[in-house]
Amino acid sequence: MKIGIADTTFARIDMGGIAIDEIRKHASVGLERYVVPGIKDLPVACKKLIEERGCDLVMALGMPGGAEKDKVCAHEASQGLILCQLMTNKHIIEVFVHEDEARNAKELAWLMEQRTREHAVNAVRLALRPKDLEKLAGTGQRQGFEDVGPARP
Ligand code: RDL
Ligand code: RDL
Ligand code: RDL
Repeated sequence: MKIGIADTTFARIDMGGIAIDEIRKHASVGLERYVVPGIKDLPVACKKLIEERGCDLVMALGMPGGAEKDKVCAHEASQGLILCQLMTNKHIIEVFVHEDEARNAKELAWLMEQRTREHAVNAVRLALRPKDLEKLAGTGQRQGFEDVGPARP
């Protein structure tokens, strides 16, 4: 089992390093990292991690900026990541933290780290422990900020 990590230099926190640190806590798997300038470069990085570097699942990590053009860019990147999943029949866990989800740099750093760590656990579950996800079905999980929880407790 090999997990790919694709991340960007645009992000304001080392999301790839954090993802690798978290995955190592939960599983003994091969890891391949591929760093690109920005989120629109992630789809092909993921495709190469899957097709050329033998990854079974990839995490795509990035930080869309707060401007309108960044949101368009994030939507385009997301479409590319979904297309790549359909082309390769492999999961890509998209970990995007929009810069304007946080009120300041300190909260942004916290959110980026927290969402990355929680989705790294999701990546391990998808790759190795799908039954763990089944147990969490319909429980209102979120990554980063607090879980919302089930509507019928
Ligand atoms: O291929 C080079 C760049 O076009 C690519 O890296 C883009 O993803 C860079 N980029 C933008 O051009 C932009 O307008 C990024 C953002 N916004 C953004 O919000 N977040 C990024 N990249 O990671
Ligand atoms: O690949 C991991 C996640 O990116 C993926 O599971 C997304 O579908 C999660 N997600 C969002 O990132 C988001 O901004 C969801 C929502 N919004 C949403 O409204 N409902 C979801 N997922 O089920
Ligand atoms: O309702 C508040 C948030 O859940 C909502 O704004 C989400 O869309 C935030 N969000 C993203 O914007 C995103 O790109 C989330 C994810 N990805 C994600 O992977 N997991 C989340 N929220 O819980």
